[in-house]
Amino acid sequence: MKRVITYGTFDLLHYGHINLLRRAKQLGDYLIVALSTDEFNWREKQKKCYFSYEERKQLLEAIRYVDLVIPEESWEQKRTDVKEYRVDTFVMGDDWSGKFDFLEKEGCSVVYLPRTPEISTTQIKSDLNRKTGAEH
Ligand code: C2G
Repeated sequence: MKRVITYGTFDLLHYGHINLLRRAKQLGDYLIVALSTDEFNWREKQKKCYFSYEERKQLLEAIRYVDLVIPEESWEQKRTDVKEYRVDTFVMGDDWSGKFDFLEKEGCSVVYLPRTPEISTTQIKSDLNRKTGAEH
């Protein structure tokens, strides 16, 4: 069984995330998603999520491509995760290109997939602000 892992916040889940998860699953048979906890997001990415970790986890677990969701609590855990979960392939969108090549030393392949253009959580939030602003 080929095991794949990917990491992210996945807040305001959108089709760009789904495109990533679908292609990640196509690289193996079992897809693990390490989901950034609320604390990790705030401490390390200064991201205040709209949905809580539990809500984001519930959304991801409903996606057919996702087999397991685990918490991402630190930048460093990737090295131990790939060993503990016997990961064959580590996948991220190419906005992270080159950042995790060191994981190849842990015996797993590292794949960066093209991001889906034109969609991001930031974009959604600013569009909504503009639209609701326009209504007043
Ligand atoms: N993504 C994508 N296309 C988009 C938006 C996001 O392919 N239009 C991908 C990102 O490249 C990432 C995944 O979807 O691989 C999750 O995106 P985010 O939730 O924004 O993840 P990020 O905040 O980059 O956290 O340790 C790694 C971090 O946890 C990654």
